[in-house]
Amino acid sequence: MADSPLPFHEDPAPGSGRRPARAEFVSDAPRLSLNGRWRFRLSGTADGTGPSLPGPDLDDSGWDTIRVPAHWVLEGHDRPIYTNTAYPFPIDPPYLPDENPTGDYRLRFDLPPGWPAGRSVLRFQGVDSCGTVWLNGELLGHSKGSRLPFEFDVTGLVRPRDNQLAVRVQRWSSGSYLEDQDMWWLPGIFRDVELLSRPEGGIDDFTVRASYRDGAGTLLVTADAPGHVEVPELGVAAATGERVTIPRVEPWSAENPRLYRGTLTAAGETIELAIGFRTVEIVGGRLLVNGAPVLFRGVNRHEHDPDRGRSLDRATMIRDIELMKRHNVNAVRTAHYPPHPEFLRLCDEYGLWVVDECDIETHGFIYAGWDGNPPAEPMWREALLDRARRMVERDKNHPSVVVWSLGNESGAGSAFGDIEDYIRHRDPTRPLHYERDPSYRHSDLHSLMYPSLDDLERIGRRAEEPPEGIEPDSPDDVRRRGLPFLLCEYAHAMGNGPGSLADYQAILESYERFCGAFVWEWIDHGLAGRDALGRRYYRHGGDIDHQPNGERFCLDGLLFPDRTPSPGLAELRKAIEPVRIAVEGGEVVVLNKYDFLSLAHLGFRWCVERDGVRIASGVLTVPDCPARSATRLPLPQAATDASGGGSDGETWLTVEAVLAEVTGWAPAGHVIACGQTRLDQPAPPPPTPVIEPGATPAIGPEGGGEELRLGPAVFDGRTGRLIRIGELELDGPVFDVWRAPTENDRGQGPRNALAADWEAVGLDRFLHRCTAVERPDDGTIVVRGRSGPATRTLGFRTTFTYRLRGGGLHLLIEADPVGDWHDTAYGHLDVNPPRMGARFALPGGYSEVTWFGRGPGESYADSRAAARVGRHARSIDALQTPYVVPQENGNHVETRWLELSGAGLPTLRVDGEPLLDFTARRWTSEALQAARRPHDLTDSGRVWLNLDHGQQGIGSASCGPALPERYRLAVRRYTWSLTLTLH
Ligand code: IPT
Repeated sequence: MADSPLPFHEDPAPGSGRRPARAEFVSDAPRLSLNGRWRFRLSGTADGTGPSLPGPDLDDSGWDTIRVPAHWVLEGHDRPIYTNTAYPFPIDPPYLPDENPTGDYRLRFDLPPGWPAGRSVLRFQGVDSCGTVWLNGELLGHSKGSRLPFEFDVTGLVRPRDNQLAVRVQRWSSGSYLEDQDMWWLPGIFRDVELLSRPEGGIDDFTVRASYRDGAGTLLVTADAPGHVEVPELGVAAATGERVTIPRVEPWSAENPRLYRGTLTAAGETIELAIGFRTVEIVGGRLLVNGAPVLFRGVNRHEHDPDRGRSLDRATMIRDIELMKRHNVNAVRTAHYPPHPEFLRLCDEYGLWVVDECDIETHGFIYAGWDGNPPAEPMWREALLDRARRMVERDKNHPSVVVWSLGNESGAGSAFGDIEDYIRHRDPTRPLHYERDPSYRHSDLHSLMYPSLDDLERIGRRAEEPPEGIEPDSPDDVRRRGLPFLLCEYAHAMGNGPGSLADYQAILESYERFCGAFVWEWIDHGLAGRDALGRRYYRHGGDIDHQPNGERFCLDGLLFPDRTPSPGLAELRKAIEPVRIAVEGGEVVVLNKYDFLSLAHLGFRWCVERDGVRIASGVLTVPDCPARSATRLPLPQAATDASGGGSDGETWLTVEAVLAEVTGWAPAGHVIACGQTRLDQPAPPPPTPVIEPGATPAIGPEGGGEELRLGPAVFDGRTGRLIRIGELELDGPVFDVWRAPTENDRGQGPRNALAADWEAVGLDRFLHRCTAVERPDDGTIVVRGRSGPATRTLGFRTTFTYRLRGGGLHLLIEADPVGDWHDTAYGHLDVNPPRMGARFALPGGYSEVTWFGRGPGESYADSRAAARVGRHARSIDALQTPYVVPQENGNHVETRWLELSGAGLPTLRVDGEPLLDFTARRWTSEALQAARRPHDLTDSGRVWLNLDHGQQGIGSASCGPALPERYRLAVRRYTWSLTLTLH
């Protein structure tokens, strides 16, 4: 077979018969949507149902019907596949295996009455992975490039009645070699299909250049046919090709997306224009828009819906944008392909900076040592260029698109030089981004993924090490150092996390070189499924029987698959808030971190709370202040007054900046930023009781196991565990170093696979031995113990000392490491415990928790900016965060006190001294770890309450740097104390 011409789906050529790429636009010319139910049949090989597909005589009445647009694997045919970086076929370019599921589609349609007689164009907005199209038995042509449109001229072929459209779609094509993005492989006609009437002599393609400088705008619309431009609001009436200068315009920015609506009229057609005046340039190593530096507070957005895959409706696109805007996100990288064109229209309108990324990724060549990587092979040149061309031509008129990205994770190769040349020639108005070529020759921005905080700081100082293969002080090295830096991926949001968002933001805001950063990623790619009991859950790669398998790695978003914001998104919103509110030297300092907006669109309100109870509140009049500057004002007198009084409890001032008026994406009063400050002097913590180690009578465990009493508290004399306080039955505390590992605890690479190390040394299976229960005659009960795993010497020696204090039971916990923590059996592991805690089992009737501390959302050492200090209340059930794959969640750092209540049970109050971490759940950490899905977690009949010194941070090591040392729990002595009281 080697020498016969390749079948289309294997031919590296991008297409045939297609019209030239052109701008996407909305006009008043007739348009017929061909979306709907089509006939469909899936076959096992690229031949599909055979040569009869396009013919009018084929009897397709026995075929299934399918929704268009949709992915057939989500409509009951075959299955979705998730491989992460691996190609699901042999690396044998450009060939594909014979096993190649192929969908044949047929649609019969009539033209609506009055359809003009002139030119008609058939447009496909997206077909994965390729399409061969026939109309009325005639072959129109082929196309590859799944996330890009293609068109055929069907003038003279389309008729008033009884048109027969046929499309053959191979799941795998040569194009698949260029589409190895980390996402589900989802074949099918998944974006709109439409027939467009194209007026005779009308405009097919046009370019809008709307630039801005010093208050003035320049508008130039060029087109492939003469036309007339009108922008009534600006009094513009000009011919195409005529440059118009408007002395005063408002510029477009993501913060203030000022669009001027206009029209472009040509023969037989009026096209809508949405013009945004803005100029993007790189000056002095900084990215400027409209002359001002910008900072993208961005996310990487895949198109994803748990039921529809990448076939999104407009309402879902708007939902994404609203959620982004409400969470202070101002930028999107369209990872890793051009989105549905409607999304960009919405970005123009709502205001988001867009890095528009080309549909190119060849990541799987990593498994071939990058040998034969398409960008470096002439055979693929045209296919790659075709993708860039179709992106740029389609999207060139969107003000929101400020950077072109040449693709993702595709190594280096000369094709990127060709793409660069093409784009520079066609659109010199936007900078280019490409991250993977260490020379950065085809990029106007330096860029990396997942650097550590230290590395990012070095980049900020332009003091980074050159990438591998680049000589220090070589021309490439020097040029790169002079470029602005765009962090295209960071903060891998897989499972619980990411941590350190505020740390990254602090660095990003400290160096002029940075133009922004994009969290990986916006949404978990979970696909809806039903378990045996009919309950809905979200599937990841591992839920599909297929190899190779990327397992859970597609669940790494800030939104759960159903678009519920995760705690990570709340944290991001706080970390990137565009206004910083602080109290310094008795004054409120408001720092405006917007790049363009003043504070005029915001209102400010304050409140003072004592021990979490509001005692005063009011409105703060903040003088307006321009972008990137600060203003100071005195503390409101009423706040100062309210902070006196010297009673118990902490007094906190909270100031919020809120939207003064409703916007297109949030109501008036929506909180944009918040600052908190403590007004009273923190009282010194009560002295830790000193325990004299002297000789004391031991009464257990040798002592026989009878019960011991200390006031209302009753202890098991053998284990030393607390079994009752008054009428409350409980069991604990058990010394606890374990947490159900998070995805970030199971990171990649030897330094990041913490959970594997913990499990190797047995931190998940501590056994406990009570060594003594003592009753010295100082009114205390002292329980001594040793905890550690089987087979090893490492562990902790613990001392729990109880005394009656202020009507409650005071507990001091001391934990000292023992044994060999630098384990040699597994090759010198240096492990840190993920938790330093004490676990209690309580009656299952407890249902509510009220606490004073950070909340209401979960918080961890490196992810607590979003959690405010205050009094919070939640049911125990609502304290659980339903990560798609169960893992540690629901912790609360810096808790001063908490109260548990439940019907028929005494209220249990716990006071930290001064602070505790707590979690409360109806299952153990072990059950949490064992569960594969949220449904697996069932009520154990008890409430498991952890009252901890703390947990280690969360980090983002599932794909990223190791957790910084300062967020780990060192192997050292720990002490903490608390008081239990019943009401
Ligand atoms: C990076 C990819 O660009 C992105 O698509 C995603 O796979 C992410 O990783 C992890 O979820 S590439 C990686 C090698 C850093």
